Amino acid sequence: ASAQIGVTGLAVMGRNLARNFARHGYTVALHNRTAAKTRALVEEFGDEGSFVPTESAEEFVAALERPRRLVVMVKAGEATDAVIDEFAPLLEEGDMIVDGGNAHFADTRRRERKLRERGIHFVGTGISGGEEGALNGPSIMPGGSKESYKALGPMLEKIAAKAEDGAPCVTHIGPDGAGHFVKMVHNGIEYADMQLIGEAYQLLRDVAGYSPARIADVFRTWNTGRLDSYLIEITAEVLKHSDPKTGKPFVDVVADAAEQKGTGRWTVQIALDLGVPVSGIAEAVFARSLSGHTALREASGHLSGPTPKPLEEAEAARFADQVEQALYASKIVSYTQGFHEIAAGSAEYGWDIDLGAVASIWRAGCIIRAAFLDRITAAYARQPELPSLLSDPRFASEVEGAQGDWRDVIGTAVRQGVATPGFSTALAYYDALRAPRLPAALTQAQRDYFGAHTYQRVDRDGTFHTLWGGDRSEVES
Ligand code: 2AM
Repeated sequence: ASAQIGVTGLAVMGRNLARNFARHGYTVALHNRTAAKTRALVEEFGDEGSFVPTESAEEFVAALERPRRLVVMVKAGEATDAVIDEFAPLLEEGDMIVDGGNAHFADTRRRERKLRERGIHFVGTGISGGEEGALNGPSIMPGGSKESYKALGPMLEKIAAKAEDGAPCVTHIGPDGAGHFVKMVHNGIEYADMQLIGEAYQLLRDVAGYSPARIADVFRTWNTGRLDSYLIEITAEVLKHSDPKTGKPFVDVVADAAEQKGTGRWTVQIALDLGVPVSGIAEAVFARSLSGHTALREASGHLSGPTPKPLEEAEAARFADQVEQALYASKIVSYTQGFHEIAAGSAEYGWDIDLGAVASIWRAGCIIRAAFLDRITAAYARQPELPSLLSDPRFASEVEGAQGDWRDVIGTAVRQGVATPGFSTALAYYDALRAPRLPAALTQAQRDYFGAHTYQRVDRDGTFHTLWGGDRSEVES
């Protein structure tokens, strides 16, 4: 036994994670169902560090120092269960199985419970940053027991991305499924960020009349300010790129039907279960789904409506500034909603998640890394029990400052016929939150009318019903 950590599942994520551990001086045991991949890794990258290639489960487990740290990097779902079933019987009390795949947190809870009975720690771990992050420093979101973090955390801190202040982008998120839950919401927020950026792009294209290359310049400028983030940066790169075959802007030769792997959808499904309004993430998931209904879109091409008329140069520049305001305000709302979901999940499952710490480990390594996250950490540091990001005075005043332009941009989009579901739903959330009265009162009255579902009154305690079919007097129930 000579390896401090082992990785099984050596597709690109697993391979890069193994190399990352090795590059940080750890001896890494390697295993893969198909042994050729294990050999290929050692052949290609063996000089990067110390690897122990193994060809059977027994050999792999025997190569690991105790307590064993066994990282599973296989496809989420049945493969994860198959690998756990294969290795768990070979492990001893105190050993750890770390699932670094994109598992659903409910599966992680189930697996954790089962392995805990045998004294094995199951550490469901969100890892964000793609292949590049896995190799050079991802953002890592481990769940599981506190004891497991003691044994594993220092190693994860070594291989994790480092924020600008040098802090590693990893923290113990909470018990059982907490890590995968937070990774799920991270991905949901990523969907929303991408949708909002997409809407900003479309408005600059259709309403400002800018070319993709010009829009790339706008995004680059935005990237020097409060919107500074990885997604804005790569958007500028993509928009600058020309298709080598045709010379056209690359964005114009890509089919406009967006795909998804499922974590965004999960974020919305779980939000529905928890009763948390994540309308921005939901719109992002639905926008991808709508884009993919190509037959439906073709069959709708005859529907009439305005054709956007590009603005004059000076107005276009002013409009671009307004779009930046709308994008920033909408982004604050979507993070508000995402953090609400994390808080709700934490309360539901007793995870005690530190929301400020979550924001701080997203500052580097992951897809949604952004300067903006520092402000979220700061907001929770000022007030750990913050009911919502929008209750933070600084975020509130930023949104208030942006809202004039935000409203103008949405108004223009509506008049010109450019769909901006993300911007619009974010503003609707803001307006609904601040409304002194909501039409929910009418909803309650309707429910009482057709189904005797009862209602509460604003002026008296109790539960009431109106005898709608009779003399319309009120009874207390
Ligand atoms: P393979 O190389 O033998 O296909 C991504 O698919 C990774 O998960 C690969 O390393 C793959 O191994 C592994 N994998 C997929 N399904 C698996 C299973 N049922 N058992 C073990 N490993 C599996």
